[in-house]
Amino acid sequence: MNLEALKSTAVAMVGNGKGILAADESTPTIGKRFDTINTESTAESRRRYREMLFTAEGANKYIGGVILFDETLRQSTSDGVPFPKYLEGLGIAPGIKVDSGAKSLAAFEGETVTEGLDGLRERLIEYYSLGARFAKWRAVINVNDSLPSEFCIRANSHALARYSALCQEQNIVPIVEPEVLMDGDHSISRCEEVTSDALESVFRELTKHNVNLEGIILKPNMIISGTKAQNRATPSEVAEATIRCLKHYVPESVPGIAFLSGGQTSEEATEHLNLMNKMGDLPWELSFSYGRALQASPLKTWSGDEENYNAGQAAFMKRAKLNSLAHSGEYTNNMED
Ligand code: 5MM
Repeated sequence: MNLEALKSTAVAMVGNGKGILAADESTPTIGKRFDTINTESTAESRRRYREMLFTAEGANKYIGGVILFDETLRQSTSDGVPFPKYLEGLGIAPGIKVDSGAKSLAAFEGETVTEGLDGLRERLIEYYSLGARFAKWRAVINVNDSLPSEFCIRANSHALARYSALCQEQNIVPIVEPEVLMDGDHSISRCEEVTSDALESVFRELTKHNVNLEGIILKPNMIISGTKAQNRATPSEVAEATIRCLKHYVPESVPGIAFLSGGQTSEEATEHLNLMNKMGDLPWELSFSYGRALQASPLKTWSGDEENYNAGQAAFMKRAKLNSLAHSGEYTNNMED
């Protein structure tokens, strides 16, 4: 393992006002996104859509890494340059989603465990040779009054740690993503309680598996009310609770934290990130690794129509820039106009 290389990749992805574009939707998920814009999902339409995002001029000022799905890692720009090579040329690290999804956890109704460890070492070797310098694995934790079980948290943390150790062995930075879902009517304090348990378990397992924390990026959810909660917490409450929780559970040796957006609107995700960075005195880079919050607006603007290609790129650049400003605590709501 080359720790210096892992560290410098991690810092380049989330330092200096940069963040990560999560564009690793699996084929079924991107199909659902394309349904919302009445666009057929084919290998070519998916390639063209991703090309629109990756080739937006100036994206490398704000984006330090892009998470790709296996299909996209093997696709090329219209000029025939493989996407990983194209991104690398701009100083944007290409990454790869390596989990094979959250599957029902046998004997634990309503809970999932993320699979994909079998053959992972061999896949990582191939992905590195194709240009990937970081990877992503997402664990999904469902919340209600009785879920999650301690066992579900442990099973997912164990898998995240095994994945992380394998990535580092192959000189690939692991993005560690334990996502406590926003779905449901739970309160912000229930989210904090579950996220605290999940983070405590994840760092215990990472340590047991000899994962070097200086060579990972954590991708957590924010501490936020469930989407159907009666009384939604305010942006300041979200920012304060999230920082309180992260400071308690995330060791200072972790170089960067890059949030998922998890169903927040694009504007909410930017505002929350900004408020946290404005609080200051943070031991890690605090950045973004948004999927929906970076893509909702360019996807809608493009709508599968070639005529809207440039406008789609502009819509993407707007969100990338505003999130970069939020990374520095320099975003204001009136920049949305
Ligand atoms: C881009 O979506 C990612 C992959 O989803 P599927 O495996 O379900 O197709 C997802 O893991 C994403 O990277 C994170 O959830 C962050 O995206 P959001 O939209 O929550 O910011």
